[in-house]
Amino acid sequence: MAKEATATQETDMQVPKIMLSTVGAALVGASFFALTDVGGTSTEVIDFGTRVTATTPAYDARLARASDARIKEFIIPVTHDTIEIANGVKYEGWTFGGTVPGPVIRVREGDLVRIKVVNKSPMPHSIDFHSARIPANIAYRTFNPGDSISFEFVARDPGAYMVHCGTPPVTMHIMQGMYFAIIVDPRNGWGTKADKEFVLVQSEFYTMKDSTTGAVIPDWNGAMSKQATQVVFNGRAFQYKDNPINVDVGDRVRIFVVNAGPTFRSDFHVVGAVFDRVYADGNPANVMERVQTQSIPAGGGAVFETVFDADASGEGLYPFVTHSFADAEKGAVGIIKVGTPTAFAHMDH
Ligand SMILES: [Cu+2]
Repeated sequence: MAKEATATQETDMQVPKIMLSTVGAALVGASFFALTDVGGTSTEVIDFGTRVTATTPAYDARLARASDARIKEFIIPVTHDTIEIANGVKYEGWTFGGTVPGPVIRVREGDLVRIKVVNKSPMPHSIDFHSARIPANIAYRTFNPGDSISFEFVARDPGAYMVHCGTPPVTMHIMQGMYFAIIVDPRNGWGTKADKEFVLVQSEFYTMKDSTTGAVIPDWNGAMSKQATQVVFNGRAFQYKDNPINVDVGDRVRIFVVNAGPTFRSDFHVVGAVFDRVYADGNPANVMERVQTQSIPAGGGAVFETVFDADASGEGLYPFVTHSFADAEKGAVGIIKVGTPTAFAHMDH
């Protein structure tokens, strides 16, 4: 304990260590390690310019465990990219790491997290980590195209957190796709052994068709009047209805849900299951047991656990939804496929 306290104090003195720099300088020497290759090393560097999250056939919702490295460094490019927000609907989004949502960051409580964001887009942006205790005016300041920002924080608080661009108008930067999840594992773990872990980020898109080009473009008035055109998990309407999330019979499944908004609440529910545990904000201290539906505010997160027992929620199809059903109708519904069901292998939800 004493050793740990000393380390924390040293880290306190370093925080906030924030700097603005031009692209390139601090990238020299940065390298990429797969999560499985870092056991025993003290610093892990992940470059999300190199490690891009798969989005076909669906955004890869599976989660790998956090590495043992106590210092974790993440390089995150900001880009403007074409994304697909519903089947066949292309959209010019603004991204962290080229995808919407951006890449998942997973660390452990007590880790030192180093962030470097490189603005490769034609527009000023910023980054805001809900998991950090840090002066917002400095770390989360807007920086220009061609510039980067670096800061570090100790992940003191376990949970499932939102990360987003906070450049005004924030609604626009979020509805364009600038968000992702950071998971901070509790120091002593989650208390149960999950067989499978997944991340789901709920969000809304507000779009309209350009009357001359026919392109799908942002609808600011729609956003201000809360008239979403799509409400989605992991960036694309209905993607896990078409490509279910697969688990095995008997699996304990842990789902990290972050609600990026920008505006709507998520009322997360799995049809045909009851959550053994829900941790509000993803903090094990905030445990609730035997929960049917749990609301996640815009800008919040929660952790859900359930078991697909053979004699209960066994082999079959289990839709997950926001139970605010007007939103589910717009795309916020997917399927968890347990085992290899053959009878009635389709869902109406
Ligand atoms: Cu932005």
